[in-house]
Amino acid sequence: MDDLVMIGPMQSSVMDSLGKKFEIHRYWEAGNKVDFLAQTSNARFLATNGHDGCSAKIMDALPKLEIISCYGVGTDSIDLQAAKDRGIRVTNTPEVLSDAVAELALGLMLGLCRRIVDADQFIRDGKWTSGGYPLTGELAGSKIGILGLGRIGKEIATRAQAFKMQVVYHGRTEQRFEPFPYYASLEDMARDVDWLVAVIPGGASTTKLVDRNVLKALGPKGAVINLGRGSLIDEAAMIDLLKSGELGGAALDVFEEEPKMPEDLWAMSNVVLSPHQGSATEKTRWAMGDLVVRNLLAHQDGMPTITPVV
Ligand code: NAP
Ligand code: 8YV
Repeated sequence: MDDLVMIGPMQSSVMDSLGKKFEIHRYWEAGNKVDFLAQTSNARFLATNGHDGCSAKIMDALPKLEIISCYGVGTDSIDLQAAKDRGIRVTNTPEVLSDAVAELALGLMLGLCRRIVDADQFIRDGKWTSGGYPLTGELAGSKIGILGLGRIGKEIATRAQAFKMQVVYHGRTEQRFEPFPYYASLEDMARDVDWLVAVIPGGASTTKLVDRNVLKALGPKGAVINLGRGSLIDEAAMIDLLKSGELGGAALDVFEEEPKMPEDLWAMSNVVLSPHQGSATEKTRWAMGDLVVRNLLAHQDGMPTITPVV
């Protein structure tokens, strides 16, 4: 059987399918990573996830590597240039997770807008008997600015329209065939919207794109929602502005150094926190795992991969 290096653990459906066709070598279980890589240096196949990725160093230690199959659509933790330079194919899991991530985006917005988490705590604290919960905002009639009208961004736009919101977007290029107004400037868009939803890839070119100026433009009545990568937002500036009231709220599924995060966020009732679970439904995770397997099998059979990145 072909050797397959697996960087982090995967669900049983993936392990079972891959186990029939590959000898799986579990990197995450190895005490000595250098020895592990020396022992698996003949491997042509590698499976990883969006968190662990794959460094050039690992690629160097596996000189026969031909394919990296990533469980996740974001590949910012994989050194894509190094893979290209070495002729290694990289695949990811686009589309199959877009519904689940978009659903969570609307869930986070509703949670923040209607204060669902805080109101739940209000009841559990026995406060309702002393009076009703304060009035909240409402999504209907408000304006959402989507940073990244890609596969997931478009699903968010569709759902936002069903909630009677006005949709606008920013990206590097205008998509003229889309019905939504385009902003060439992220800061200008932030100034005009109630909700700024970030769903673009991580990496050097997008680090802290949502900076202090953008967050200030969003303002005391605006809220930022992040489902892209923690690196997209200047987290320290965001916390400062949330504390001073210059930014209205935040709902976050991703963080700069997850699973760690500044504990300041825990005490804020105008913040909703989610442990990077945009795609974390049983249905979607099954489909992502299935794509990871099918990409590896396609390559093993000498066929083109199904969802190539590189
Ligand atoms: P996609 O279809 O490739 O869309 C990405 C969008 O980002 C495109 O519209 C692109 O538009 C825009 N973009 C890229 N670079 C940009 C930049 N420098 N400035 C402004 N806009 C930029 O990707 P997707 O499938 O929607 O996924 C998007 C990201 O969501 C992933 O890369 C991942 O980081 C994140 N994600 C998170 C979760 C989660 O669990 N929270 C799950 C899945 C994905 P232009 O090319 O016009 O700029
Ligand atoms: C996953 C994601 O949680 O697809 C992505 O880019 O962020 C999520 O779907 C992650 O990649 C799993 O490792």
